[in-house]
Amino acid sequence: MGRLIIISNRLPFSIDHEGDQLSLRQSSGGLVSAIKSYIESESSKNRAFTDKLWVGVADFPQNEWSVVSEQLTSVDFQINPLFLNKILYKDYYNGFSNSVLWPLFHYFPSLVDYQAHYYDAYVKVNRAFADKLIPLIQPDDTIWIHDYQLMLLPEMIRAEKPEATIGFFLHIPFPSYELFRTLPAEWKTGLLRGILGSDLVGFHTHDYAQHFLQSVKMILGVDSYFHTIQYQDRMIKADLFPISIDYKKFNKACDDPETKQYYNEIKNNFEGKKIIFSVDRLDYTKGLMDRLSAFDYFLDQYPDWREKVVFILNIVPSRDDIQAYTERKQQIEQKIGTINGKVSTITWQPIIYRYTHLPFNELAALYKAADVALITPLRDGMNLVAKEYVASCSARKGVLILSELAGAANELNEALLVNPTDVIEVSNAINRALTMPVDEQQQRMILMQQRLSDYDVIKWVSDFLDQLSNVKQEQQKQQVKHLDDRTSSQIHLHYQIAKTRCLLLDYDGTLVPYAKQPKDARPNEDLRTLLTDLSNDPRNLVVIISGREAETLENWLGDLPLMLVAEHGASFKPKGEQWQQTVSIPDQWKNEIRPIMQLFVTHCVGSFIEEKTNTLAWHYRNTHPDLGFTRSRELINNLTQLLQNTMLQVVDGNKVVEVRMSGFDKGIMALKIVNDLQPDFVLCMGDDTTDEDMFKALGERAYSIKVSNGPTAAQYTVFSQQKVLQLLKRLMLPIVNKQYAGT
Ligand code: GDG
Repeated sequence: MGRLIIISNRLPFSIDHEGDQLSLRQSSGGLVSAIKSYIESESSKNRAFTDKLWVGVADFPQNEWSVVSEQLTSVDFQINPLFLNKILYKDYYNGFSNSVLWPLFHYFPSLVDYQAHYYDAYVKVNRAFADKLIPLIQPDDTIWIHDYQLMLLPEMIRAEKPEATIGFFLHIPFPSYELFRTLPAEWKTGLLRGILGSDLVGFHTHDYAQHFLQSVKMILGVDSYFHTIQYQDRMIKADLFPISIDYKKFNKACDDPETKQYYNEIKNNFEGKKIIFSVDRLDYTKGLMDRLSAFDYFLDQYPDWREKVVFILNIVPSRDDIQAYTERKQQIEQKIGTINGKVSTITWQPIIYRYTHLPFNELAALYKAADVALITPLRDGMNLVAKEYVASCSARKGVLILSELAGAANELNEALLVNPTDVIEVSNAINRALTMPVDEQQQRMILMQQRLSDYDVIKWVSDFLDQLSNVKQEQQKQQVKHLDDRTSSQIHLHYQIAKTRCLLLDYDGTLVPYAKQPKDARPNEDLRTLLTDLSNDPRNLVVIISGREAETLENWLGDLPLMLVAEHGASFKPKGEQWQQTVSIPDQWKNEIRPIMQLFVTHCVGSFIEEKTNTLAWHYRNTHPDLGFTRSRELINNLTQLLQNTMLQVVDGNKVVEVRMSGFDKGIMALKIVNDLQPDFVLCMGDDTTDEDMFKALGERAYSIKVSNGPTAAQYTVFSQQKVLQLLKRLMLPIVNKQYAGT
């Protein structure tokens, strides 16, 4: 099954010192134990990865590593530490990661410290990760990159290892497009392109995934289809994988004697009092100031609870070398002092505050002892503390008060969900929690516990890795249609030996790229020369088959020895002859359709009407992508109803809605040309939905090639319009000696 390579900013390993002896210690962090448990459960099914590697920045010096790495036996991963220059690391970690991405992605734009050298350092460190990894990567490896510090890495790996299997998981929120767009252009495009180097991108919630897809659409102009994106020549999936916890570990924690002892001490100490508990890293996103204000308000609003309740508030030191963090610590401590000073008595203090990292047993005991967990971040990607509390309530008693702005609120909706900045709401929720009947507490707990035990962290790992492997399989299926060199060679060979050939070529998006305004997509001299060279071969009939009107085709290409088909077949000009109309009807119908389209122009800035001889077209390529698409569905709906039982049809094209006479389309025209000519070789290329009519009508009689992605009736696909021109040029080259032997 190949190897699993995990990449995270920090290595979850550290070096312990005992006298002169150094030893490596694996951290008990969630991710390591989750992956370890997953691998154990898979190996029992004989599906295990052959090896596990972990790459990350070391928090120990290189000389200590040289000693320890010699005697590695006790860890579950092969470790590949990165040793970085301290100043560079600081600009990347404290700088770009935690003073730009962290505040912005948690909706604190005013705290973002825009410094160009932070981004430079971020690029350099991501590059250092790539340089470390690329030589290690083998064909069957599964690469899983974690979090916001490494958003550029997937693309860097992809550039060198195009076939690699790469997953990326973001542990923090992905902000709404409106916020993400405030980053400088180079940064935001770089970050999105970086992530799109992956095959699977994971988020905690549906909203974060949608925000990402929206940003990709608005900033890179790449559309998504449900959760998939076609980017360059790959299908990428962006989906939600809400991270979970080791449910059993927390649920059974109190079976451990040491935890039990902590628990008994806590209960004895606060006998007769209700315990409210919270534990967070020191971070402005965790809403500590608002939480304290709400508790203060609660003590004022519900004075009967004084002396009957304690709030055990544990803050874990974090990032205390960043100014925004140290300032908060002082403010929090001042506020705690003020509240305690205001209402404490000689025997009671409302807030028990500690600034420390608790040992696991004590944390588990506090979870179990707490009557209420008060978890009110202002933003949080997920928030594992909330889930751990629920799992720890083994007697199914206890109430979770949870911020609706934490990702966890999506799954834990039996909690009392609150707006963390609304002190009145939080205060009322505290009172409600403290007075909630036990059977209601249990009903709520049972549902939440069921959900967490069903989707625990092992399930989370396996879900992500299974989907990553599914995406790879999907990509391979898609590749089946992709025009590879071998098939191009076959087409070339067939072309060279054919006596009569017909080339049916769409114009916009196939021979030329799309322009903002249709009139700007004029052919350049290279294209005109290419078409002339192809047409000058007496065995060839080259047909430009387009939705354009005759006048434009005539102006741009009328002097070349081509056959031209305008407006999807409404009129045509055989090679060397005059234009002919397929249908000729009065165009009064346009007077009815035009005002409707005009209304849509008014309601969708950037859209416009193109009037052709036999067609009215409403273009929405230059509009806001979502608005344009929605309006186009409305327009199609209106027109389809209006045109029922008439001779007109509505055509849903590529960023254009057209109305024209029914009874002809590119398929009917293409088939007629091929039937008349009876060529030995037919090549048909197009990018639009209207070209699908040709692909379907010609079936096996042609080599059909669709430019770009998506479902198609064509036999092959190419991902860029440039490839069309390359193929056409190649057809004219003579076959070199035995070039296609074996094809
Ligand atoms: C990021 C995202 C997302 C805390 N204090 C102690 C302690 N902890 C453990 C908890 C929990 C973890 O640390 C904290 O996890 P959170 O999810 O609450 O928060 P972040 O650190 O900000 O994590 C977050 C997470 O990534 C996972 O994707 O949920 O939204 O910001 O496991 O138990 N553990 C011990 N002593 C402590 O004092 N032993």
